[in-house]
Amino acid sequence: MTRTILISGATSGFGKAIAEKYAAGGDNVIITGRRKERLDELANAINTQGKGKALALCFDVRDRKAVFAAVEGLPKEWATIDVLINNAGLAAGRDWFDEADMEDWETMIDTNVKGLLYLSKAVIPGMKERKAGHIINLGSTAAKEVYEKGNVYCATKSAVEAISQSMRIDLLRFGIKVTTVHPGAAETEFSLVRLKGDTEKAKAVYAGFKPLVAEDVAQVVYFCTSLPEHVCINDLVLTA
Ligand code: NDP
Ligand code: 8X3
Repeated sequence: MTRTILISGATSGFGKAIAEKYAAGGDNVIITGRRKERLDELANAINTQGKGKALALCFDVRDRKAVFAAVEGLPKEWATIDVLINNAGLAAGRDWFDEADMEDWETMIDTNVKGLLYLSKAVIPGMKERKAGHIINLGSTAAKEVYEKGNVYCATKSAVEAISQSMRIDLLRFGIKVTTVHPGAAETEFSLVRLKGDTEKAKAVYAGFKPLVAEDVAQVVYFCTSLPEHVCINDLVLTA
């Protein structure tokens, strides 16, 4: 059966690799993010490969109205979302608590927590009606262990973990599965974004060990949605 998978933050890193993995397996993917050119490029690449199809939707997960408009405006053939992958997220800054920029804190809370809530709220009604669906939330090892200068990023990922647990309990009555996947350090654009474009510092984050790559995470996410209907992986941690 061809499934429809909605992936937030598919212009880079995990989200892009996840979209490619599902499409290669024959599923249709709704790819989202703010960078339209990248979305169009990925959609074209997937659509010319002749397996799963891709639909690009450009919006900012922090914009509640835009999130609901995008989901509610889906063409009929794309409107049945089987799997929602809440992946869009970021760290902004790596600073001591007392020196951190409060704009960075707002950005992380608005994206990693509120964005995930908005998209989930927009997608859940359809799943509820069909009494089926699977939501995968991207947490992090930062949800499990706070580290120096990780303060609010770690807090947003702890929030993702708590929200996922609540979702799992509250949505069980509709047969909707909820899985939290917590990767450790993975080399994507994550550090470049966190360190505000400083390529040298971003590269140094992965010096001295072999980090995870986006395809590792995509493989694990795909596996979580490839199990029999009655089986749900609740919480999964993977590290290099
Ligand atoms: P990338 O920076 O490579 O990708 C992040 C994605 O999120 C991009 O597609 C970006 O798209 C999207 N995004 C960010 N902000 C918004 C927004 N406001 N609205 C819509 N989309 C947004 O990072 P990763 O792939 O590494 O990160 C993906 C997720 O995994 C994040 O939630 C991150 O916290 C988490 N994570 C990352 C780890 C790592 O070490 N890399 C480890 C554990 C978890 P665009 O800019 O086009 O909007
Ligand atoms: C991203 C991984 O170790 O930078 O969530 O927090 S880490």
